[in-house]
Amino acid sequence: MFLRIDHIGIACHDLEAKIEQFTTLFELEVVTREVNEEQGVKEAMLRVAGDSYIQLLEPLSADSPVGKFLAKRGEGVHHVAFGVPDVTDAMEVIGSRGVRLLDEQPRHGSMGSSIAFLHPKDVGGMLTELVQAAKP
Ligand code: MC0
Repeated sequence: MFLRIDHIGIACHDLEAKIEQFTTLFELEVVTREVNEEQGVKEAMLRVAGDSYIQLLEPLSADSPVGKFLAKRGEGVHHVAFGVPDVTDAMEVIGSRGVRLLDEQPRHGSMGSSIAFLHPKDVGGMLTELVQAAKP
């Protein structure tokens, strides 16, 4: 079902400061910077290898998912995203196995991807994202 770990999302208070830290510390390259209003984040994708990334996330507001996470838990790993061949198919299969889907239909994600989230309480406490990459 999964093709790869697409990215690990890390919540932070200051995106530019965190980019500076990660690029310096780990010699990672920033591939894209985007604002995703629907998800309430400003984010950057830093390539680790191939199609695997670290995604740094700064909330656009305190009442967004990442804003609430930061207030409750502080900076740290917010979610793990797995690449899938077809996000709608994956949602259907995983949903039929009793996992709550946080999205009724795929939404717009980083780099033109289609994404959907699974409830963390149904997946070992880990907010899980399914990612169908944009067609080349
Ligand atoms: C909340 N919980 C988490 C969690 N967020 N557990 C693990 N990882 C997280 N990130 C836990 C809480 O501690 C709580 O457990 C329970 O889940 C319910 O949380 P809540 O605080 O009552 O509820 P909310 O309102 O904070 O909602 C949490 C939920 C929400 C995960 C449902 O954040 C959501 O729908 N997230 C999906 C969208 C999202 O995160 N977008 C931002 C990334 P207890 O034990 O205290 O009851 S956008 C993105 O990443 C895009 C740009 C992309 O990748 O392309």
